[in-house]
Amino acid sequence: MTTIDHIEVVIADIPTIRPHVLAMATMHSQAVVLVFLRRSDGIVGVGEATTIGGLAYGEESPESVKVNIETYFAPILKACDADYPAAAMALLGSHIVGNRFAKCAVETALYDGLGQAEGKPVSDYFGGALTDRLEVAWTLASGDTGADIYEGERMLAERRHRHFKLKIGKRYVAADCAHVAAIARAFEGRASVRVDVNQAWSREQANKGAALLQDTGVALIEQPLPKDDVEGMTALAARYDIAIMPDEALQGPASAARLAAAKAGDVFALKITQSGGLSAAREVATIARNAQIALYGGTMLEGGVGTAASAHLFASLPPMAWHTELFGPLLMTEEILSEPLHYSEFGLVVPSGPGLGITVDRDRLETFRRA
Ligand code: MUC
Ligand code: MG
Repeated sequence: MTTIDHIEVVIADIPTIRPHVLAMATMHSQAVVLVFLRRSDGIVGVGEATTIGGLAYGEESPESVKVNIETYFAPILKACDADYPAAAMALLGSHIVGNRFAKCAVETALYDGLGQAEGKPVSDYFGGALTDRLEVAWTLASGDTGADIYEGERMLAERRHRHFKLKIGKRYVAADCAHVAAIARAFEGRASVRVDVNQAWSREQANKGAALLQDTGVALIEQPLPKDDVEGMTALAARYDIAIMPDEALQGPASAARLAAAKAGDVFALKITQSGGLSAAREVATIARNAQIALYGGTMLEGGVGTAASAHLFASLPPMAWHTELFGPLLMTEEILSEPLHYSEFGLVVPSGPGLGITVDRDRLETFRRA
């Protein structure tokens, strides 16, 4: 039996390259949460539980993840065989409700450790990779139309991104839609544009917004309504041609089944953290596929660890119609991996090599570690 001897949770505050303006929070830095599990064979597996805006996005904060893993997960994990991640996760699940981000980080660390021990990439444990590259969208969220267009032009010129997600919901609907229309016009025929409202609209605002955005060539509206307004999402999806995508509403397989049954979206934002881990995210993907719902590989703006973990899972799925937004590390000023993830030709190269195929630079991490 391979035991888990040591569990460490590190919070590191890493500045963003510019303010990232979302409806519910403006980010100037990202609190990256990493979980290190040291196995009795000396191998250290790592996973990530990063969220956005403290408690602005979901019920788990960086601090709650740390205290919950150290207090409640650790004693259970110490009784588990690290070579059997599914059994370990089942045991955790029988003692701990919720805490999907923390569970995701722990499951990722278990598979990273196992992959290193067996010389296999994490994607092998999810059926094996079908691709070695994933196309990656970029979020334009400076809060300023001109600055967003300038940034988008740079991304196109560098062949880094050709799908742009715009963050809206803070201003009047008409002002937000004018901002989006100007950007969609600027990139017409060269890049696709989608928007994320992060739950900020009422039903009335969403109807107005969907009608306006549909006419500007915008492809998709992400979580326009509060996450619990499933009926409202169903009505929008039925009424408008523009694709409607739940994000915050998707909190694991059971919610995915409910949203699919209610026809509350045309596309699902698939996130390993929001789902509660890689295995749970794979279940969400299966539910979507069988309900004819397309997929978009989402992010919680994780650093390199969570981004690599997402990439391993996404690479093991049939190609996702809406591609991915695995750009988290590019939003941060500092790299904490020994070797950065490789972005080129509008996409991310799925890391190869055992486990997640990445190494955290512990010295660099220390520099940003919260005291
Ligand atoms: C979200 O709500 O989708 C993903 C990309 C981004 O800019 O913010 C996140 C969160
Ligand atoms: Mg979103």
